[in-house]
Amino acid sequence: MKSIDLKARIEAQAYKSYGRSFYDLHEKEQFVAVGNAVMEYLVPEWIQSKKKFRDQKQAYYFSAEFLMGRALSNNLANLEIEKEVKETLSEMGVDYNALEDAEDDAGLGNGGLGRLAACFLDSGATLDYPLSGYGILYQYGIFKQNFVNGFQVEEGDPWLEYENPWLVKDSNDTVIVEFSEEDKVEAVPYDMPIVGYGGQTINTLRLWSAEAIKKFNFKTFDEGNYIDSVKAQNEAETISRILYPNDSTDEGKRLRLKQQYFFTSASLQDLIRKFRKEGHKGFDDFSKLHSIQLNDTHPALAIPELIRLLEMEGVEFEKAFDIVQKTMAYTNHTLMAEALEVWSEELFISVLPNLMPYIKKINERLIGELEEWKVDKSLWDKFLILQNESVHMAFMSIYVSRAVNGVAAIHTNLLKSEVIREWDELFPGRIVNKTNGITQRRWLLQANPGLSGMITDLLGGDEWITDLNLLKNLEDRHEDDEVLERFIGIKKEKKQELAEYIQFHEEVDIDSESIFDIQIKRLHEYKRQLMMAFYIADLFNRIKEDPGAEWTKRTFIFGAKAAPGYYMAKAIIKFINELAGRVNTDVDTKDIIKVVFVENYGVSYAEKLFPAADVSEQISTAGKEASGTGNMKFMLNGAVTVGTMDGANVEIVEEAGKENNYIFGMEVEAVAAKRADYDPKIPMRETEGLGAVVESLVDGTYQDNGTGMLRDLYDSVVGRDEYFVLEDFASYREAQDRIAHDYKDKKAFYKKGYMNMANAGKFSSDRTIEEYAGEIWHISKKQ
Ligand code: B1H
Repeated sequence: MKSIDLKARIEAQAYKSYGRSFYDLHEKEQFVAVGNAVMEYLVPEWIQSKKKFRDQKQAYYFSAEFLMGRALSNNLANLEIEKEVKETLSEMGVDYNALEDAEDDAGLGNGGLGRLAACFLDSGATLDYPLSGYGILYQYGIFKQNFVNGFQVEEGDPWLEYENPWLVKDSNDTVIVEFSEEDKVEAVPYDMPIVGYGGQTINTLRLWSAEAIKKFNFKTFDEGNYIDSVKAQNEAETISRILYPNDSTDEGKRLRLKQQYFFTSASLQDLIRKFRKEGHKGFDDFSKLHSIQLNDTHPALAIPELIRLLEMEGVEFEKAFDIVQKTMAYTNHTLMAEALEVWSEELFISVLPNLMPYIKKINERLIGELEEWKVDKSLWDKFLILQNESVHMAFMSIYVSRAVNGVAAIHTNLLKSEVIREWDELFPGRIVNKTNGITQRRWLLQANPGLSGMITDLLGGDEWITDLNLLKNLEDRHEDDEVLERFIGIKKEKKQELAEYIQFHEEVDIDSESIFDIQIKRLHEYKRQLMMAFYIADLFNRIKEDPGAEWTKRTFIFGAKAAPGYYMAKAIIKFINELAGRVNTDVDTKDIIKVVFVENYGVSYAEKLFPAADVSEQISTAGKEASGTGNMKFMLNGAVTVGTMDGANVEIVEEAGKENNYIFGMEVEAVAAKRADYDPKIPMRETEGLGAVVESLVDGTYQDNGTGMLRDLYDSVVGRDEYFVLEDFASYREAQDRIAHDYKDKKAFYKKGYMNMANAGKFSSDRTIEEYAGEIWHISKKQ
């Protein structure tokens, strides 16, 4: 793109959108003008991309969440026009960083599950695969988090308040979603371009917005009709109003069920319409041309809905079942019982009366097979979709799909050996593993230009941007002093940048010479943010006893949102904020350790945090974290992991070596064994320092403003300690102390981080997508 051309385009966009000169716009408006100019540039390529995949099999990622974050820098980088655009903008007197910050995050997801969907789309387009996303255009994304007196307070996230340059409405493709005879809405599609690196392929994320059906008749309306029609509009729009802010818990609410049906039905109608428009007679070829990936069970209503739609097209049930089963694949993201979706039959029938008969038919077909294969009746509760007056979404998803996958090796093994063992026996080979991944374009190339530059220099080229395994070639340079010093210098720079950012946003002074030890993820008891807090509290006590000793300087950083209804998670936030207040102001400790809980952690904040980390906290109770993906982002940016043998941590240390990480705690088998006869009071009594820390929750050291939260927190660990915080504390403390010790020899310490970076190749989502494409979707590339 010629820069003259670009400047003119941006200026023209300003006139068109705002009727003012670009130079008189505020930053948000300037961002829109620049975004629109970029769209104008990429649209012709987008149209080409849509054409090139015609007549071949395509894959569709159905997901209730797409945690996209910002798009401007991503699009510029992937179109490879970042440099020119930045130069042009600088000539125009625009501060690029401020412009970038003016873009609201597309926060249409909760955490790892939603961000995974976003990374997958990036990899799909980059690898030139026909992979589209289908989801919901929530008017409000994940809530904004504020801290008031250390408590989390939520605020809405109206991310579409300003014009969004990346979304294009396609009214021609509007469909009607019918919940029941009386309850119907319009689903209006908005398309977002997914630009692959190199710009060869631009795929589409199609997000549905709910609107009332427009049959407003001006001739006949009286006041009653008028009021009713506005009311109907409101009710319809409620469906796509807001993202449910739970991560790993099933809300089981009526509106949530409506959302799920809304976007799956709309997406399937879209596919069927396109299929017929292409001239296909009958549906024999449907599964040969479509693969649908269900991102957890949230879109699993696509199963009965597609059977229903096919029947409406004249396909009989058995045939429809066969087509649907060949089309669908299901990803399981959790072993946690509270996340498994189970709808009460009563609620289900009241929201989706037309769909229930199909669920019944599927269940009856399953019963027929269980009988035929003589499965013992005592085991049927491991299979039945309809039991205890409820609909079991996971069972339906396993039954009616060609493949079921877990998201890390250990997770898949636990699925096969425990959680759904009976299914594995019934359908051997159906359950497979697809270890998660992350896109190096966002998480290294854009987030960490310094490290990217160094890697490109050392490798003599930038092919790693689309082939992350090349990083392995950096491994043998770890003894090279010059390389290591450059690596350390880059980390230092990123730490300084983060320190400034935190000073500005959190008003806490942190020392970039200290260890940056970071835990960023959703707040959940199983992730054990509390264990890290206990370590800090213990360290505080130790420093107080001997303030003059040679303590390693450390900065402990947390970032986490708690689901608004998750009381214990909110108590943990309050505790950590109280702890931070104490540690950061005490004369003996404030120059040695600092604690920061960053407000409103999200994708854009993450892009600043991962590159600045020395230590990555991955400390979940073994067997609880299906995979984790933040762990991979830290690794790629050269941090060491302090972690349990859980989720993808297992594969991370397999790649990078145990000697380069800090592994501690009980493994899955030990956790299971311990559960039988666990008394948290024993480790509390026997672990040095621990008793005092736990007691400090209730002895007046910290305030909870009369809420009783800290007492409840105390009871949760001393009483049951379901997540074995106290049991694992001793080995965690030992690992943490070792980190402080090792950091004294910086070169030796950073060598470990460097080795992690060099061995991160496996964790590119490009590798994951190649596996899905080859082994589940059976789709091929086209340049
Ligand atoms: C993951 C969820 C999840 N697992 C229910 N399950 C939700 C469940 O709104 N809901 O009802 C939302 C999210 N999210 C995460 O998926 C796992 O905990 C991570 O370990 C994993 O890395 C990630 C991606 O696979």
